[in-house]
Amino acid sequence: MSTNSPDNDKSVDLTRREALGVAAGALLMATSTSDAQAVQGPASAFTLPPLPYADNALEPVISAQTLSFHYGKHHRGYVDNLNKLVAGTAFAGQSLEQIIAATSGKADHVGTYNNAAQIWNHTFYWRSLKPAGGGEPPEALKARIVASFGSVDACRKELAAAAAGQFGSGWAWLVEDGGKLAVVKTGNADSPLTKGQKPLLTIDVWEHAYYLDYQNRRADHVSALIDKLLNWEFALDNLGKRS
Ligand code: MN3
Repeated sequence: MSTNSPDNDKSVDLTRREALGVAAGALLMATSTSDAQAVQGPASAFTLPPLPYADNALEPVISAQTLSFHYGKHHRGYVDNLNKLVAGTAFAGQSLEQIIAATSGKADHVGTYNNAAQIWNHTFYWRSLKPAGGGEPPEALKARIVASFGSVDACRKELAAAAAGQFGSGWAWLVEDGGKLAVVKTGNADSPLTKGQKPLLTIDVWEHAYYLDYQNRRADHVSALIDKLLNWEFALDNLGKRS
């Protein structure tokens, strides 16, 4: 199960590096046996990607305090959890997308799915926002939005309604689905990736995303986020990608 071609490639690479005298720690990191992990601890396969802006860059809609907890505790926690969960399993060395696809809906892999999806969702969420965002989408995206929703304002309203209306924790998304743009919501860690939809941007509506700043006023938070922080250029970039 753990012997696959990527591991074999690594072994070849490892032998070359060994010949070059690479540090023992790096060798242990690249070795896939459980003995190595017992010595080294879990291989740090997943790392917390850097935030694309400073902690205070999204104020006043998202305070530096919210951002530092959300990124530094919650997002980091999912990374740490996933690294522990996949250590010594067939998932070690796989991409987040591969893990999400392989564990979605599998009762015996709920924790792995939730943590992998939450890492992916949060990395995508940070990039869905930017300082001085909101406003009008770029023309190429605007044309697609108008074709699918009738107007940019109708799209904004549908996104706001999905974000405000998601019961409990979850996410509101702008996606491309079957050639059309659509707004969808997902519960907890769930991802449109598992439904064959292409995510374009997302809004985190877990309470940790807004409670310090807006308490129970999720709709007010979502409205301010859409008007002032939404990164339409990121959505256009994603739309251009081939799935
Ligand atoms: Mn969150």
